[in-house]
Amino acid sequence: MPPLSARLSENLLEQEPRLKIAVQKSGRLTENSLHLLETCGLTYSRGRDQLICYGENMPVDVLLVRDDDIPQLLAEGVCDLGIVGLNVFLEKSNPEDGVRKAVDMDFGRCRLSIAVPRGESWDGPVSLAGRRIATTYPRILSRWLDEQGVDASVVTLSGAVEIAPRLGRADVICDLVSTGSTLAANDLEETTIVLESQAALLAAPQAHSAWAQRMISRIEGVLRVRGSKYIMLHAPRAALDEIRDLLPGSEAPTLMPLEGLDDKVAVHAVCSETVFWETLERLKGAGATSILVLPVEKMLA
Ligand code: PRT
Ligand code: ZN
Repeated sequence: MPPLSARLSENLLEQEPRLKIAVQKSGRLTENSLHLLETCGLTYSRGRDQLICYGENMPVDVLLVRDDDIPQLLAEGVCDLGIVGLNVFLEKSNPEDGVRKAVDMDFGRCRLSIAVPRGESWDGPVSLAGRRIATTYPRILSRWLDEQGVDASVVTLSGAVEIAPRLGRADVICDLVSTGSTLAANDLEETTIVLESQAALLAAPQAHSAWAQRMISRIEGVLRVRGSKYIMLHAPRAALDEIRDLLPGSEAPTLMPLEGLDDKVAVHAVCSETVFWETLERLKGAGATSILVLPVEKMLA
């Protein structure tokens, strides 16, 4: 039974069905996913079973599940949105299910790579011909081998792929890598990348409700803001073109007159790229003064 606050919000806020968002219960994506939803304005209380977070201020609930189950939950219509690695999305979903990637996230980066025992020669994907490759991603790997025109045998494991060559179960592996320390600890060398991955927001085919659209656009807004800064400066009119060119990733800066200063204007711009100290030094070199860089809290395009 949801807590009183959740039941009240269900009754008071909306009569439409509640939006269900599937998030990894306990793993690498959990903290970032829940934090992202909180930044989108969602407050929730956790159910006693720890499987559902009941939204208190929106008709939105979060289901905490294993990441591998998320594409299927969306395909079956149990959940409307979900956050998983692109690797899981491509491995576990079927195109005919209609589940689509709605947004690329800025966390969970890793790569699915081929790794061979240290010291083994490597002449590109052709070196895999006739070999046994251990992986937990047989679909992605098989598709890639087809694209490369390489005939190899895929050994599907459910985990501990990195020890498969030592156990004699496979010759090489295809596994997720981020720092590479697991490969190094197992005397394996990364040779080629099969897939670059990061977390993604998935949307079920039925995710058309106003709240689904609202959450997608809020998530897009949060991600845009994270990489954005608001720059304010005073610029000599004569240097405006040069200064405008120096502002990173800004489309149309706002120009405002400065009281009592005819040869200068105030320039305000939202910059969508990182603003480095070097950029500020170049702006100063071009004649800009009173340069301020501020974080952007919210943005709705
Ligand atoms: O229980 P559940 O099934 O939900 O979790 P899980 O164990 O399947 O997933 P989890 O939490 O390990 O990873 C979730 C997602 O995080 C993955 O699907 C990827 O999209 C992403 N991710 C990012 C990673 C890594 N980085 C990563 N490093 N997933 C796994 N790893 C593994 C890697 O394979 C290696 O064994 O972590 C180990 C350490 O990596 P190195 O290279 O830093 O040593
Ligand atoms: Zn998993």
